[in-house]
Amino acid sequence: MKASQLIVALAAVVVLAGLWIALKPAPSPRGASAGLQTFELALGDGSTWAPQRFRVQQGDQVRFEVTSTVDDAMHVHGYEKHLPLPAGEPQLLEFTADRVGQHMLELHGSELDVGTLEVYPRS
Ligand SMILES: [Cu+2]
Repeated sequence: MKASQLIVALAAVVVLAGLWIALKPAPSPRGASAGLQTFELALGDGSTWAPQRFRVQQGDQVRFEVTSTVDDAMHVHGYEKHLPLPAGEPQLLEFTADRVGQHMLELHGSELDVGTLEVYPRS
């Protein structure tokens, strides 16, 4: 093997090691018990809401505390949960995140993309 080939091979190893470190998912605590994940959302007229990612682990209890300034309804796709949102009244939606995957949250009145509930497998 020529010196130049060796350098290329070493460079490839360094790049791959760097990628592995950079892209490695954060380890989740083993055997961590399911917990309660609470998310507070303030929606409606005048809010500068941008779609959020709500990350939980399978089996977690998920609680959304939602207030909208206008009458609306929030839909959690995949779980088929519908939360009526009378204007100005805080509402609670709580359920167990038993379905792994990405689930869109949407306001059906204003068609606002609230974000995505990301349910990860418990390792
Ligand atoms: Cu929907």
